[in-house]
Amino acid sequence: GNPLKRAAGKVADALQGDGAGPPEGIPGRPAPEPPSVAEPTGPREPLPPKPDQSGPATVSPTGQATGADRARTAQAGGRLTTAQGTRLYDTDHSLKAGPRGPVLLQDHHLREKIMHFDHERIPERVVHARGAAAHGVFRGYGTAASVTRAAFLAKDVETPVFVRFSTVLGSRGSADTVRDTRGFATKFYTSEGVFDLVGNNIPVFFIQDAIKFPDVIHAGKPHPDREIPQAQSAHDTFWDFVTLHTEATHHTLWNMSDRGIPRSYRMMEGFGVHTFRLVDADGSTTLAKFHWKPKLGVHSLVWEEAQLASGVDPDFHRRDLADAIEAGAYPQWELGIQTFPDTPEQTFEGIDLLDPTNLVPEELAPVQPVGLLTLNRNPSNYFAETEQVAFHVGHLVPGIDITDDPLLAGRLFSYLDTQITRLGGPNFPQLPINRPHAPVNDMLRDGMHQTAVHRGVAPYRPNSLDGGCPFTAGADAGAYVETPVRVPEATKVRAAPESFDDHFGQPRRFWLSMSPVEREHIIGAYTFELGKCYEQAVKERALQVLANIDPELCRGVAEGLGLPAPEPTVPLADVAPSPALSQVGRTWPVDGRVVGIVTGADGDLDGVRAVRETVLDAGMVPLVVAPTGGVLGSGEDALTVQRTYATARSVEFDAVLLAGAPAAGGDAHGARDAKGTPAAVPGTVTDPRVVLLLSEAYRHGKAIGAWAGGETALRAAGVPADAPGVVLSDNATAALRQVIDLVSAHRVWERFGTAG
Ligand code: HDE
Repeated sequence: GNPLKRAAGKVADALQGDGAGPPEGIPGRPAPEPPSVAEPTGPREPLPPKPDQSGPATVSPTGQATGADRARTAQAGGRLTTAQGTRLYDTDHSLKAGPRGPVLLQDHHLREKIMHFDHERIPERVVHARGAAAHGVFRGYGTAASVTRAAFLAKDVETPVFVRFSTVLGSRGSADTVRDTRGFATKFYTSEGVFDLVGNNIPVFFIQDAIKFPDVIHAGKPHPDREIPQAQSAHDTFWDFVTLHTEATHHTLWNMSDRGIPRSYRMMEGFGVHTFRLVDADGSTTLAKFHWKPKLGVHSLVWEEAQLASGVDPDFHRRDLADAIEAGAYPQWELGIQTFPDTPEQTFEGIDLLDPTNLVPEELAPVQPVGLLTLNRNPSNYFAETEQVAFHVGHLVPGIDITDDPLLAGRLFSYLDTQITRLGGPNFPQLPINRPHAPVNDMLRDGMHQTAVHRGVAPYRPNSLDGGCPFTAGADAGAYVETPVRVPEATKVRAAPESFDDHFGQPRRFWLSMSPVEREHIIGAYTFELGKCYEQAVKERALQVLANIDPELCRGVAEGLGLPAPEPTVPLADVAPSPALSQVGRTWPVDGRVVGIVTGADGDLDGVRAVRETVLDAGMVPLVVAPTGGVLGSGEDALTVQRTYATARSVEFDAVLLAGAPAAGGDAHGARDAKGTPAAVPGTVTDPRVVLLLSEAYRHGKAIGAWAGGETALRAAGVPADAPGVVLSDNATAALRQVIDLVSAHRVWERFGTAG
């Protein structure tokens, strides 16, 4: 059968909420019969070890595996034990002097259980605290072989990976869909050691020098007095900073664009941001920027959707990623590189490649695909994997080297440093998720949480006592050898080069590259964010920044704020647009897109069934929405309800279809009333929840289809039947086909007032 169809079917099953039969012992339902024996079930088999947990062991200098089996033994045996492996007969009652008497201090199980619980939390990441991750595989195309010797990029080499996506500003428990930059960090467990590509979904950064990182983050995080607002840039300190540091203008503009509110982690680009230096087998060097290109295209939420999702489903992105992978709809990205000659100036077409607030338009330097990433396995344990994974820009492999980007320099210190606090000592590379899959033979010893049992007496080099081991390797034996880059003679200064001074040219290029609807969204975003600020001076300074990008942008925001639009203080940059930056105007695969099929209790079930099948055939996910949970119809043809009017919300769907009334007496055109108007489905039309769902889907530019009388509900929701992207048909599957075409463009852009 069609694997996508199977995948989408599994998503539908996984998403099935209200209609599902109750699992055993669910709260509020009759509990299963109490067991007649003390041990109600047989001991369960220990969980099988995960492939990555049984990954290569830390190897001692004598070549013996050490300490690597701990992960595997964490859940061995079928019976509950203490941490010391002693079996327990009861874990529900403290040891007491009589059932109503005082709890005894001698209850060592109670003390162990509570003690461990008390220490379950570790500090969250100082930035990028909220994230979701997945395992996968990366396959090299071999196309990068002319510029880098990195083994994992060679043709058909497969490398296991772990990817963590994140928001930047919010705490661990914050909502997924806030306006923010997204992290896109990939750990490649290559045969030459770990390579981490720690990127973002925005190709430029706020600042040009890492020494300002604490400042920009202090400004973006909640105010220190009341600790509000959470996971937001819409507040005075953020805007104070980014308007005083105009180098932040470009990144801020990306944040205020649709890129700040992705539809899904699966539909985001990723960027290494800095320029890296690639080294080939002969030692020749090329400068390069890394790009991740999603197979599903780059798509975003609209702002109202993002806000609604924060409340309706704060785990929107996390759930989307896990559901897709569970269903077998594996998200994929191509890794690409833009390459530039490694000249002493380190510029390309006048663009300073060491300035991380710059991007190089793809029209000037095309992104060349070098490999394919497929995410195909969800983590088994959030804490052990997603929380404890430790990325570091300094985890490099032969063939990939750094440049003198001053933002990168600070990062090379920061990541290792922060992980000492977060993961409680220097031995976090031994955690299963962080372990290289290449053999490790280091001379690092002891420290908190040391789990390797190293052998030998001479962890120093050279030595004569451990047989001189371990030995070093040359570049020919796979060692990482730094590129001998010439450092020009210079005087120590705390200063930036003049070439870092243009803060408005690149933002102007971004603005000019946007379609009208994207510009409208940007103006809306600035107006919202600045409208949340209290300081007049901050708003006025922000308008000045916008005036220096573009007068139309500035006027739009000024009008929304009720303030005068200032004149630019710099000449407007003469830059050509880069069409590749716009998200609008192309069509994309619809894999995994969600179609809500809304029906009344007495709707056209044959139509619903047919539509559901066609949605599955297209590799999309159908969710049947009905007034109550349970099943519709009976017998073999019964349809499971996945969402009720109470649990469905528009944000979950990429398109909505409204079922009409069932066909009467074989009339393919559905039932009609006395006047010949298609009959409305009782209940659907007037239910305020359906009305809300439809009006939101309409406002958010989603395709809406209705068949055989379903349109009467559209009328009630104020959706004009002749509006763009509203499909009416007598035939259910015909309506659906048109809807699928509309979804491939992501949204019905014409609905936003400005043409797309
Ligand atoms: Fe990070 N960043 N960063 N960053 N960053 C961290 O490392 C830092 C920057 C990025 O999923 C921290 O382990 C400095 C740019 C991602 O675990 C910390 C500077 C880019 C993640 C840190 C930057 C990133 C982090 C916090 C300015 C895109 C999440 C916890 C020079 C290219 C990784 C941790 C994950 C996390 C420092 C700027 C991406 C504090 C000093 C630019 C995706 O070390």
